[in-house]
Amino acid sequence: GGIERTFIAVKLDGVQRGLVSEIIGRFERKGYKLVAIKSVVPSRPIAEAHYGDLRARPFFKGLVDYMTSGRAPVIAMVWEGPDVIRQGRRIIGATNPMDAQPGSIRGDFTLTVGRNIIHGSDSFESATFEIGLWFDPEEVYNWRFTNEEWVVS
Ligand code: DAT
Ligand code: MG
Repeated sequence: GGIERTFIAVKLDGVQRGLVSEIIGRFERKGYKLVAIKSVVPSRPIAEAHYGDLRARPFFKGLVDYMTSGRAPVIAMVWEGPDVIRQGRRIIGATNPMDAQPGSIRGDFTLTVGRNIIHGSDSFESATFEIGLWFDPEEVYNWRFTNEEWVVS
């Protein structure tokens, strides 16, 4: 689509492995705009709602236990720009690292689905839901790139 926003989170494993700057850098260098960021250990209700579509899956409880464990925070972000929801998923790569293309974040840095280091919204509907779940409206800041004409025309 056009100018969109998506929810991107570096999960605990990405934080523990020191890949926060690498991940932020990939979105930043592409030309996307960081409009919200915070370090947070999600509550159980937030983690369960975030992965609500997976509630019936056998790994659901373990996934929620992991995300809420506090063994490291999650770096929650909102990124903005042209087609950022779909392009963000391409930058991240396939859910299973063994299917993720080299050049994608998961393809370059991960080996197993349980430690795939990053989350990205998969649709406009999930992006809208996840941004609202993780952020208060005043935490998402509207600003303009001063160099926009050199990135987009
Ligand atoms: P994605 O994170 O690519 O959107 P998803 O929404 O299907 O993938 O699943 C969310 C997360 O749940 C995924 O990043 C890691 C975990 N997960 C998914 N499938 C799994 C599986 N078969 N075993 C263990 N964890 C899994
Ligand atoms: Mg998903």
